[in-house]
Amino acid sequence: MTRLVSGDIKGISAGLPAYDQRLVFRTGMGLLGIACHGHGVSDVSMREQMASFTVHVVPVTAGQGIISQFSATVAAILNFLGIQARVSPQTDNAGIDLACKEGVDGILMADDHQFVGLNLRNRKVVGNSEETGRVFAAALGLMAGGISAEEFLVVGCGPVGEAAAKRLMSEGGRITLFDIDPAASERLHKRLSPVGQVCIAGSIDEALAHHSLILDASPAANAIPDRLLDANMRIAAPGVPSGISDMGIEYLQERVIHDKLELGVAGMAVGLLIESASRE
Ligand code: 2YC
Repeated sequence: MTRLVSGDIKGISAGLPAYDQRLVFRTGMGLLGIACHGHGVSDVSMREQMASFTVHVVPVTAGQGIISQFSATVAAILNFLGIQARVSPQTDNAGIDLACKEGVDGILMADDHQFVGLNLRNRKVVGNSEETGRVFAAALGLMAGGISAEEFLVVGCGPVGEAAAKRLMSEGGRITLFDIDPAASERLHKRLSPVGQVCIAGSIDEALAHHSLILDASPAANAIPDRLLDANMRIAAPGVPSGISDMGIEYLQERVIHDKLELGVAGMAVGLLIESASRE
């Protein structure tokens, strides 16, 4: 799990309206629309649910402790989506206690290992890794103009890559996996094979030479070297740090989606409310 630093976070809250527009330009949908699409629900009913849903974001001091602006940024993303969210005035267990006492509907909180959302009404729990993989896969499908029967390359076979691969396969996508650790791609291949056709690429060079729809879930800078990029690729890159360089992101322009919190938090928010929203 890559740990964000406050430099990764500082421009997110103020940048939400512009980022939302960039997503519309790339996929036809904004932050809420893509997250709802990832969950197969209509954003109209979701927006209604969100308006009456209260959330405390509880800072967690465990481990390496609080990241400046992390909780405030998570709350800003939730408010942008239409949820009534605030940063709890308490941290850790005191924050959980206060949320329950105040009758808050949900809690989001992250230690160094897991970033989770809890629905205090129906006990639903969502994880940032799973939701990030799901929603970035949905975004890639939208950029590709559809998923069914398309070939996708998933780089990085951890929890985010696994969730992304599952979402793409659930819509009929054909998956090739790559991880710098062959044991990791083998393990994921074994888990996914019962679900559908999955291949493993021998090298990133070979994989990128044969794929133009790429989900980069690797937590490694330059996992996708600039020299292997080409103009007809479409890349969704949830990995932190991005596997594509700043220059690569500039070169790909509207054919790449990368963020460090926004889409994953949006997926968590929709995931928490899902029971109560109608299917798409
Ligand atoms: O401020 C706080 O409450 C800290 N305990 C938050 C620590 C978050 C650590 N996790 C991460 O930085 C990454 C993010 C990309 C989201 C999931 N893990």
